[in-house]
Amino acid sequence: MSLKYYSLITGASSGIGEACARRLAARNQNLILTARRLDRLVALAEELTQKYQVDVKVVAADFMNLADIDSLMDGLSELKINILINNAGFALGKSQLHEYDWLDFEQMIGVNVKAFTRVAQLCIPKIIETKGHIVNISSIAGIEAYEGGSVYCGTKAFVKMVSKAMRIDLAGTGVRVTDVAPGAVETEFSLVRFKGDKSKADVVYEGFVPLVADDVADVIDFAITRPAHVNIEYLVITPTAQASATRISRG
Ligand code: 8X3
Repeated sequence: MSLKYYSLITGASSGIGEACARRLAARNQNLILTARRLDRLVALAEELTQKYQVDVKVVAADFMNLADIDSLMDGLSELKINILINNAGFALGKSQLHEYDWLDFEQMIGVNVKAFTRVAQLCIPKIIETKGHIVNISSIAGIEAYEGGSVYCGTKAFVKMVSKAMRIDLAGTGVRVTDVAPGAVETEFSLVRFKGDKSKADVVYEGFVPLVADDVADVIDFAITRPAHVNIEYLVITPTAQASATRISRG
């Protein structure tokens, strides 16, 4: 099975996407990795190909540009895809809605909402063909709004709701749909949110043990490796110290 099927992972150059690439390659899944940063994808592909002898294709795509997604999927028309990790997404900025930079909203909506939906729409026919598995990455922010989170929280609530709708639309096709909602995971997430301000990013993870990307990939791997008749629909994953989006016990 593993030799002719591919897993498509968006946002694969770092964080949860990269960790999923490592987990899936270790199970001999061939991969299609996409993100903006081609150099990182190429390095990851070389490493995983050598280590696991899997076929890894890399495609640079800017998900703010929906035409990039259309050409990505055009280029994959000959490949069978049995897993989609619809992971690309980010938060940009954290401030009150009326003070937010509008362009930050545009980018979050562009990637977390529009690109997320377009990738799913173009990929689903291929996943139906293989009776495969779709994993959507939402967030604890999709169930609990928090100060300064407005549109980011909204985009993740969108992912949660569309994921549920996908599950309903695909019932009877044999396709599984899993929505994974992580809490605090120490990745580039906060560095991106705070636009490279490392001191602000570091504060987010201070005084407790946050998740690392592989903790989330591990759970995704679990969901994917259940028998075909078992669908894990929704999982909230937080550090033990985190009991809600804002309630984090810091030592
Ligand atoms: C990432 C988690 O709580 O920082 O989506 O928004 S949070």
